[in-house]
Amino acid sequence: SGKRLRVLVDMDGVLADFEGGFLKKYRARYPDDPHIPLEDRRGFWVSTQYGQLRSDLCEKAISIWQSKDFFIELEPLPGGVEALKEMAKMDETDVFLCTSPIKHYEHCPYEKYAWVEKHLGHDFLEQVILTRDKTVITGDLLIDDKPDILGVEPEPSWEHILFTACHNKHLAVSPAQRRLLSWADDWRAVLDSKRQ
Ligand code: BVP
Repeated sequence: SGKRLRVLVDMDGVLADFEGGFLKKYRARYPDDPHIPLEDRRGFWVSTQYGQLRSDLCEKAISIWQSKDFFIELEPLPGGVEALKEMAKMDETDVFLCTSPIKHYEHCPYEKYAWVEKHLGHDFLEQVILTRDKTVITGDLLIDDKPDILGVEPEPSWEHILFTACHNKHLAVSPAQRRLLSWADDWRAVLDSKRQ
C-alpha cells in the first residue's frame, strides 16, 4: 500500500442537477420564451447557448442561477450522494468536493455549503473546497463534467475524469481522457487504477 488517494469531486453536474434545476426554473419564470431541451444542450455554458438562441436569453438564463434558493434546491443526481458517502469511508482515501462558485456571491457560496450539509451531512463540510481555479488544488483525480479545466497551473496534479452530462455526451474526447458515464458506472475501478 502506498500513499493515500485524494479524490476531488465537482458539485454542479456531478452531484447536483444544475441542468435540470436550471431548465425547470427557467421555464417557470419565462414561460413565453423559448428554451433548450436537455437533449439539445451543447457546450458547458448554458448562458452561451441561450444567448445564441436569442441574444436577450443570455441574461435571462443568468438570472436563474443568481436567484436565491437556486443552488440549495438542486436535486442530487442519481447515486452521487451514496457514492460520495461510500468513497469517504474507504481506507486510504480522502474525498474533497471541489466546486466553483459564481461571482454573484449573495447566495451561491452559502447555498453550496447548505446543500452539502443537507445531503451529505454536517461532517462533510470539512471536505468543501470553493475555488475558481481547480488547477491549483492538488489531488490524484478530479471527477468533473466540464471538458476543459484550465487555470494558472499548466500541469495540474490530478487526472481529470470527465463525468458525462447532457452538454458533453456528444463530445469526442481525446483517447487519453477517461469518462465516468454516471454514478452507476465503475467509479471504484477508476479509484483503484490510481492506487499504488
Ligand atoms: O457555479 C457553477 C454555475 C456556473 O459556473 C459554475 C460551474 O462550476 P463547476 O461545475 O465548474 O465547479 N455556471 C455559470 C454559467 C454562466 C455564467 Br455567465 C453557466 O452557463 N453555467 C454554469 O454552470
